Amino acid sequence: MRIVAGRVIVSSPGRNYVTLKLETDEGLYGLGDATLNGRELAVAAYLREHVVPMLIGLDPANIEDIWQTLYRGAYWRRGPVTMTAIAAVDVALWDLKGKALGTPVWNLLGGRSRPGITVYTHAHGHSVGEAVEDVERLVSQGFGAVRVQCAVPGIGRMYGVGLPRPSTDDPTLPEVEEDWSTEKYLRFVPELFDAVRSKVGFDVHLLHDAHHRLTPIEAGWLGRRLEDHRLFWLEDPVPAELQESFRLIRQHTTTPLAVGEVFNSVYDCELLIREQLIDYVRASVPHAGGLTHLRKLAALAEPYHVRTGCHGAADLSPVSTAAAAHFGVAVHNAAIQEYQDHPVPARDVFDVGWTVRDGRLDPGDRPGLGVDIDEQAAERLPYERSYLPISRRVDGSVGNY
Ligand code: CS2
Ligand code: MG
Repeated sequence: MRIVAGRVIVSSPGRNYVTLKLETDEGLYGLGDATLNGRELAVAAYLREHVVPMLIGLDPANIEDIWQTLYRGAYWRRGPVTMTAIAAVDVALWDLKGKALGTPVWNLLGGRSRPGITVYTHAHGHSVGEAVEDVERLVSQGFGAVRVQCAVPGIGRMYGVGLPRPSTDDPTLPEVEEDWSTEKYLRFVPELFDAVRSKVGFDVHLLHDAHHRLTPIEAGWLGRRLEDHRLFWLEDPVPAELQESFRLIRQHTTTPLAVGEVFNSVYDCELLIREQLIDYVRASVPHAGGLTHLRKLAALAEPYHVRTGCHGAADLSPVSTAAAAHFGVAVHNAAIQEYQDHPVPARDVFDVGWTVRDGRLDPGDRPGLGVDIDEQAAERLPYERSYLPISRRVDGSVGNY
């Protein structure tokens, strides 16, 4: 079998997705998600202009060799654009291998370690009461793990609760949050979890995403204050470019820590893992070099008691949800998988074989990934430039969104 074409399908069924379709001379094709939220066309160009021409004529069975060729052969290594492009090729090759052998990808990864990977999903509210109600709604739908985000009194617009109103008349320019206040946030979050825990009890895993907004000592304080609520994790307390920052957090709290949805290689978290500074690594199949690299990262993490809790917000396409499902059922130290419903229009573009039921994601038994794309439907929904919001602090300086 030989690769004869690689097509990059950019579409916007409710939000932008970039899908790589690798076609072979035997009529089989594989799919990979190449979506990098806010920088989608950078990856599309990287694939179209630099990667796809290298793939033509190669044997798609040689997944590891193609991965190494794209990683080492680029000379310029790592980074979100490069590793998302490599991931899309990698996942498409795993999809192809499964289809060629008539078996699901999880079977190629060592078979099932569990029937389905536990998922967590997103609850939010513009008030504590709304957030509690949203948690209860999701628990009633069968979710056993829920991330809780809430608007903070005195902060007009913030991550995770929806933007009350556009901050710009031009939807193709970044939204701006104008008034982040760490002081108000730190005063409020303990109250939020006091209320949620007292209402839902301890049979529900609760998670919270600080979204890179704190300093290590602030994160240590918040983690300590939340310890009685036994969070499943406190996510992204601080940016992790300086991995050793987590030593300071660890000294002050036993609240489990998760980080890494922006990681794109094992080198972003090698110290965090080796020093057991985190409990969960959030690196994902589409942004950390695909299944080939993420399974190596998980293998490094296993002896250090670090488990995976892969990123899975709706800006990762249904193709990535499939890859996450195969990874999550096969890999022993895969602990939990983030799951957020994709926009309704995406259901017309992507056909999926995975299911979410009783709080678990099951990849199903279709050969390969078990997903497909309707290219005609995709073409009817062209790309629309969009950005992640910019966060500004109350003093006007740029913060971390
Ligand atoms: C968040 C994401 O799901 C999460 O944990 O951090 O919503 C994140 O903001 C987006 O995926 C970024 O594209
Ligand atoms: Mg996050």
